[in-house]
Amino acid sequence: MRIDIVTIFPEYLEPLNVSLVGKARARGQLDVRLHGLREHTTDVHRTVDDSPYGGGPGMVMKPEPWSAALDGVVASARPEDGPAPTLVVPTPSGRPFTQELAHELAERPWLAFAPARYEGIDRRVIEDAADRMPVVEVSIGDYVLAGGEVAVLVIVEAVARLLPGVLGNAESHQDDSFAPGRMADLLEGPVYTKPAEWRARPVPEVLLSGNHAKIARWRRDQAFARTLAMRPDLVARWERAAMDKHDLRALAALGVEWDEPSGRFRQSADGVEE
Ligand code: JD2
Repeated sequence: MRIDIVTIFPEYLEPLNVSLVGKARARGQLDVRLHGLREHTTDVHRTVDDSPYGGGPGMVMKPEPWSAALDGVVASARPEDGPAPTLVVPTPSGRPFTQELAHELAERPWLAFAPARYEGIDRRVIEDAADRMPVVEVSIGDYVLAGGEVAVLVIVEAVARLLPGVLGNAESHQDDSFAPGRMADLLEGPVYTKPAEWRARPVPEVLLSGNHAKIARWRRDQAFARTLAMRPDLVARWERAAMDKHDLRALAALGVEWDEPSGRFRQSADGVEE
């Protein structure tokens, strides 16, 4: 996969040299190219922002440097890249970034990112880009950052680990909580390693038992309890067909029951309240 990133802070993207993404780049599985937005200005002050039409606080990123930078990226297409990248624009008003969207983006041969600063980019840049390439405005969560670079780091890492050959077998992602296909929307339970006792805290005995069926059952019970505690909103997404009779008994013990009228699992009236 090829990834182009246009930013006024290329140094903010240095973490892309490290760890999983850095290794994928070194192996040639990922071709990441950083572009300084200010290289596409024409005035002596290398201006990228101006005051907002209509008034209001803060500054808005000017269209001309962005169009010049994005035109340059598109013009650099090689046959294997396809005609144009999918442009990802981080913004607090974007489509929520989810594992499903990470899988969608991982299918594309070429992504370009336009992380903004200030109050964002002049709207016409997004509209103009959308005439020539797919554009996805994405939000990584319901909080406000000072700019889009951190969102790019998040999205690139989530996408890169889905690319063929980037994760080793030992760290395969087919069991991920939110992976499509498997039972989605179940959080991971706790994990342990040696020593078997540490600061008077023993590892749960079942994990040392060697009884793999019992271990699998315990882990699933822990996952149910964890999901109920941390993300009760996910319970409504659990599928009846994904549960066997042991699951139903474990869920009943947590106060979760199948509700036939709604066709959903729900916390029963006598269940544990928040
Ligand atoms: C950004 C800002 C608009 C106020 C460019 C914030 C984001 N989940 C997320 N939270 N915040 C962002 C994000 C992304 C890009 C920019 N700002 C600051 N913009 C209104 C403040 C400027 C994502 N993705």
